[in-house]
Amino acid sequence: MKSYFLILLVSTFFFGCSSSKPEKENKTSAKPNILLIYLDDLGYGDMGAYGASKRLKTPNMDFLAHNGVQFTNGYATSATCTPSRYGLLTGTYPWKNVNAKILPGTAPLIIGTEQLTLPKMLKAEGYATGIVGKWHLGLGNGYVDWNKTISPGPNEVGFDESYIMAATQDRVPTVYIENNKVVGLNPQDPIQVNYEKNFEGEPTAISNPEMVDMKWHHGHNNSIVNGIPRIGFMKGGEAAKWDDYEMAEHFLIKAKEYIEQHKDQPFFLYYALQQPHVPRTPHPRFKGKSGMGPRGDAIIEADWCIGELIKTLEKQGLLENTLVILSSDNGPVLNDGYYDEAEEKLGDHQPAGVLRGGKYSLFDGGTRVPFLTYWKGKIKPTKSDALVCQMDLLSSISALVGSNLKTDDSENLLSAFLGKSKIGREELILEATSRTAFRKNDWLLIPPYEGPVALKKVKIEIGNSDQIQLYNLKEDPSQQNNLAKIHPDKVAQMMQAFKAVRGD
Ligand code: NG6
Ligand code: CA
Repeated sequence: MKSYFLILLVSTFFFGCSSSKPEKENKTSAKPNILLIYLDDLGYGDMGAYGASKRLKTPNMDFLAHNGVQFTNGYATSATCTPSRYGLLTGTYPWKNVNAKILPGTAPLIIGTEQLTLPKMLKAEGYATGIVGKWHLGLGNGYVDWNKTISPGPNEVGFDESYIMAATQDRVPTVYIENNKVVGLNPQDPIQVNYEKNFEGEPTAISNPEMVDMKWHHGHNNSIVNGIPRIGFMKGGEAAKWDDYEMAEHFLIKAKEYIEQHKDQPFFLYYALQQPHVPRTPHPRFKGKSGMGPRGDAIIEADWCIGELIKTLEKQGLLENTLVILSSDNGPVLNDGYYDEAEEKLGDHQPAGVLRGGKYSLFDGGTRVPFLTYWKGKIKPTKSDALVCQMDLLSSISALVGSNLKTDDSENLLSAFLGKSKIGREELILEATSRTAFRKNDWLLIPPYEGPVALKKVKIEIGNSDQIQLYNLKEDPSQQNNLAKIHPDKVAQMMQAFKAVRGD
């Protein structure tokens, strides 16, 4: 009973006294809308507000950063997509789930249908919940017939509505899926998908290189769709195949529609953009805008999409009642498997900013990402060095909307997310391709790992070393000085705390 009154008190405090209107009225409701904007492979340095090259203009993201809380120590849970999305939506460390690894398009759903998720928590509070964009958390229970109802998926773990791509833009099936069904499928032309072997007579980048418009560099030499060779084999479904160059706008339209359709009730929209992940296919009107090739142009396109979506909120009169959160699933990569000039045209731009490593890396470039919250009239502009992780959104948003649901790993950092406090979490385990590192306050410890120091094809140092590594991230954000030998006591303390959290 007591806590119920406290929640009432807190919500009156946060939302002023305007709640005399009925709750249904979304513009003044005590339950703010939540718009979660999630980019794919956007690095710590890939946004103007985070120090991107002047050539990479991101005015819309910068606006949110400059008028909200811009986190400088904001982390994804992981250095790749699937585990980060798992952490974001379940509020649970992905290394606790052995299946939370980069998934093929045919992988089963890795979130348990009984598991608590961010959209489930919000649904229980009366929210409409929707996802538009990249899913990459698996679909079905093992075998999926793409021509029938595809379930379980997002709709079974908390989203009332979903409009998704199954895995990644470079993986088959290259079709949109709306509420468990492939969009625009012609039943006369069924879809088949296989990640092990090709379908007889179907062209691949190896058998028919003349059909390829975007050359593959490593991987990505299976089925060809729209001149782009993919990971995995696919046959049929011709009418349902997406247009890569229209994808950004396609998802944007769906996201806008979602907001327009739900303007009269509290909603949670998870808008998971595909940019700037490979294959980078910005619409031709963004071609050449960055001078950095398709990667830069795709970031500029993503920024435009974000601006359009914010305008939609404004037009609907919802901006003052919407908490906007923006982040990325992992750090940056230049050549992730296609020749697209990302390296050649980079110039002075540093996609990971001052950070070492990038996607796939246990160094901070892998997991420390742009992270910001914006709420017109409610959040005062500030930069925050509080240590926050995407996994914390579940318990924090739960506190915001008056729910008592939370998970053990997700900390309630609502004050930090609203810019009212600069205190974040004390400890955080970071994960990269099944290896883990430990951050405690300003210190980062990476235990010894066997394996290559760098991934040669993507040219990223991934953090492996036969030595224990200890860095002071405040003094040495670029992780150049391994202090393990100078501070053996610190190493011992950190190792103990790390093991305690890991439960080893
Ligand atoms: C890798 C792919 C890479 C990308 C990544 C997933 C190869 C050689 N590389 O295996 O291109 O698709 O998986 O990226 O196939 S993520 O952002 O979704 O985690
Ligand atoms: Ca990613």
